[in-house]
Amino acid sequence: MKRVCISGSGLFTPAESISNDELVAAFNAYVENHNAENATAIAAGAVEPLQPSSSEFIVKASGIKARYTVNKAGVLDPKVMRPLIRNRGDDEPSLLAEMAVAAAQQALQNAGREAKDVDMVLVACSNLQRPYPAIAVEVQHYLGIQGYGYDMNVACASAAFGVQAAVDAVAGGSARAVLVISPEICTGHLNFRNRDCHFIFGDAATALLVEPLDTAVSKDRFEVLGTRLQTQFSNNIRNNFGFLNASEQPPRPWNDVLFHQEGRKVFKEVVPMVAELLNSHLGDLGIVPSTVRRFWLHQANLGMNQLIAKRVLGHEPGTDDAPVILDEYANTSSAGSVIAFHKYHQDLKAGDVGVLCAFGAGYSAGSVVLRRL
Ligand code: CO8
Repeated sequence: MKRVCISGSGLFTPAESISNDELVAAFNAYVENHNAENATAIAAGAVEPLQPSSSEFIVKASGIKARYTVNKAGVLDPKVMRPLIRNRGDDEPSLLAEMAVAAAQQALQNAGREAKDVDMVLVACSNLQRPYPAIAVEVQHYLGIQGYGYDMNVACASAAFGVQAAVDAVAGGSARAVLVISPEICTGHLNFRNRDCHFIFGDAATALLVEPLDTAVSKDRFEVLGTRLQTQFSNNIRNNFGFLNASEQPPRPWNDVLFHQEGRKVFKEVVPMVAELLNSHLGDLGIVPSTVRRFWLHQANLGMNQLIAKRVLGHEPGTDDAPVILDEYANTSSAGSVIAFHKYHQDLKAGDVGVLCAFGAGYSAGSVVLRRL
């Protein structure tokens, strides 16, 4: 089996960003309109009034201060409250593929590689723009890569699952190099009318190039020392959108086919699951957890990350131990841990160990232990 490394990373960030104050102003305008339109029913006790949101709550509960989106105007229009995108023809690149290609090109460039060096393209993310043809095959086409590609969805943990598949393919020799791409248009499946979660998500795309360590030309290489994946069924994060929606009788309510969660339960159940996964994985690799130089954690909730890192490191983590990008990007699902890696790996020294760890719906969790060359 070949030794394998991550030799380059890439990030695509949409041009438009929404601050908490802007998002809250739009949400509160929606609440005011709704309560005014239903004033009689509310006065009669037949309808519950909606409550306003607040930026202070959002920062305190999650650490999120802003998020990028593919369309700001639609999200902030209280009568629309979703990103509006142009309906593209079948002969044009899909938006998801376009974002994926931009991130992948940067990863290739950073790895010192070209399309001809790659055999396999994985698009690993939470929500795909269509069922088929696979977005990965479209991305492969626009990048000009021979070989093959496929899509995979393990929600926020998708990138870690993609890296394990890539490592297995490269180590076993079935692919020379693999692009693991995580494009996420999370705002397209977020319920911006739900006060409990309207602030959670943002859009971005990431890419990692995985190839044999011995032949990689990049100076910026991380050997993959090991990967470990875990899933455990839970309905606490769920989205019932699917191809049978139009057939289901009675039809589902509109908000059932968007993201919904029991955030507090998720927090309580996922923190121990992930801390245990990391401690056991590091232990089995003979690495003392407190010696890990950096954790690139999934970016859903700041408090959650601090608790996980503390349970592994044994002390309160600083941003040098576990960098934070969710303040600027919010939760970008599978892209989050890779954005943290992409932005915060240059300062690691040869021999330093870092862990990329992604977790989310399913539940699903994955750990990728890396050593800087
Ligand atoms: N403004 C003001 N007050 C609010 C707001 C708001 N916006 N929202 C809720 N409140 C109030 C509540 O009504 C409640 O009031 P009271 O105490 O009077 O009942 C109080 O604030 C506390 O509410 P919560 O208990 O809900 O607040 P929490 O402290 O639990 O924080 C969080 C909520 C931030 C959602 C938190 O629970 C959290 O982040 N949990 C972890 C969730 C998580 O990690 N989920 C992962 C999901 S992502 C994933 O796996 C990928 C899925 C696929 C991608 C989908 C893309 C769209």
